[in-house]
Amino acid sequence: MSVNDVASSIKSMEIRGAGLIARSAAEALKQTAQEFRGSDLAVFRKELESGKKVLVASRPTAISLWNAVQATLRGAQEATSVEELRSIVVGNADRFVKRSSQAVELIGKFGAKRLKDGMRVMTHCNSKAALSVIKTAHANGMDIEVYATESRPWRQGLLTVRDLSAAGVPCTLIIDSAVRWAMKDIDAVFVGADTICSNGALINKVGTSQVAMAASDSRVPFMVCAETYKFSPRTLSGEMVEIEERDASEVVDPQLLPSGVKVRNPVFDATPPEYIDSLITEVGVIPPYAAYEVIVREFGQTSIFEGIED
Ligand code: RUB
Repeated sequence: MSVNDVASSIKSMEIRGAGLIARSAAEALKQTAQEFRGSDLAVFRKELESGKKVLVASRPTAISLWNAVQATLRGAQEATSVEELRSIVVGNADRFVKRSSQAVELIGKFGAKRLKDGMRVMTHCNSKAALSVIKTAHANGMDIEVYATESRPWRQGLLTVRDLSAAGVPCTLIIDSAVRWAMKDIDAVFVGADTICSNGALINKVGTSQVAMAASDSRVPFMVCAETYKFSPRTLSGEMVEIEERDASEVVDPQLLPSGVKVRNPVFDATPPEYIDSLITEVGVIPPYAAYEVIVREFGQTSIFEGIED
């Protein structure tokens, strides 16, 4: 898919979930590189840079998108020919996509060790990384049951129960406001991540922080499944994460509302690190307070300023 097609599919939620968004962005830049027919290196660079801007603007919250385009264009400035630049971008994109898929698999393996036979797990929204844990445990022969939240307004919970049911995992769907009611019967919570901040806070689907608070209240372990490209070097340089707010019509038909009533539709929220037991990453299971070290290790001290314009 072209950059414009990927960006519009991300905006319209046909491509969703921070990992898939990242992989699709890398693939889109790869396609731009493969399809470039000119011989002018500066023009080629400009096309890739404008593709990067279009992709990054398509959804503001998940740092995975930013990290994916940065990783795909890494080393582009040093290329001395169109052919060299093309091969750098194609190689980077392929490596990113491969590493991303392997990370989801590893997170599944590491996270499954935190589950025991007979456990009932809650998950929120639809995270490939969190579902990888549950499906790996199930495939290892564990008897795991899942409570999935509906996740209004887009109802990604339906995707979750479809995916888990197809894998043979018994599922129960609950509405978002039933989380606290259900928590008394839950043994562990596993969710995904759009962004992990340098202080260990989690940015994920709106409602995640309420699930975390309910889990903490009931002493239920709250685990976050996050590939390292979900960690934000930008928060290390002081930036705040922008919480996307989408159109009110996703929540309610405006015609049903009395005039003057406003509707807000924030689609992500922040869960403080004190509510998080562990971050399950492809480089290991770590406490949220180790986020700083992961960022420095993965992205380097200097790269936190890379590509940051203001
Ligand atoms: C999806 C969401 C997911 C994370 C992680 O929100 O919040 O928990 O993106 O997903 P949306 P994954 O549906 O608005 O994109 O583990 O698949 O990367």
